[in-house]
Amino acid sequence: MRPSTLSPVLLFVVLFRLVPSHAAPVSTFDTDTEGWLAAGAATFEWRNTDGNPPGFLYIDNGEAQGAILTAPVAFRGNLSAYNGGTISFDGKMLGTGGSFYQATVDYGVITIQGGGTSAFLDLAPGGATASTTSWTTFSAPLTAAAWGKTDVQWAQILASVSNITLSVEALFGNEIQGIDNIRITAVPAPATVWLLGTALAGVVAYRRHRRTR
Ligand SMILES: [Ca+2]
Ligand SMILES: [Ca+2]
Repeated sequence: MRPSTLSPVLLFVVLFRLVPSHAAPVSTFDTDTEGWLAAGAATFEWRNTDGNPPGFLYIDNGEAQGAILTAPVAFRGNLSAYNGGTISFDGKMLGTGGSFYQATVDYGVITIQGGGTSAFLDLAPGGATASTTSWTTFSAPLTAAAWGKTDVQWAQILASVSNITLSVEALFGNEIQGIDNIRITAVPAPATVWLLGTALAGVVAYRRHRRTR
């Protein structure tokens, strides 16, 4: 393609595609459960007696099934802009009246459904769980490789996320889990700045080319 056929409009479209189209999905539970739901929980409620900072999800799990949280609509839809970013949550084990539990879907397993398929990843692998004395941050990259998917499968999932769940089942028995700061963040800033800089350099080069033609 000759440089003169490049349109500044096209370059700006490329530039803006690199910037997330809406605020990054995040729940800090400052005042309520922010639309999160729980299955397998005997008690599931918002509390401000703890948190990082205060305001968190209090989950006293039932014993018949694993306790699973389901994300609200803010965490669904087209999340393509977050490819290469991260997903994370903070946890604290508030009640430890049970024995160690490790399974395919145990504490920290996040499932992302979308595009007619799904991917899951354990953010707390090897039976790990949260500290009982402080808030622990669990994080994973939002990449095809980390979630065991091909680039095409991963793109399909992120393009139309229909559901995200988080398992908070760490013990057999009377456990109580605290969850705070569930968030999805975009590509780390240096990479974004580099990409934006490249796009801007393209615009400048195009304008120079037009001027000297
Ligand atoms: Ca909080
Ligand atoms: Ca785990």
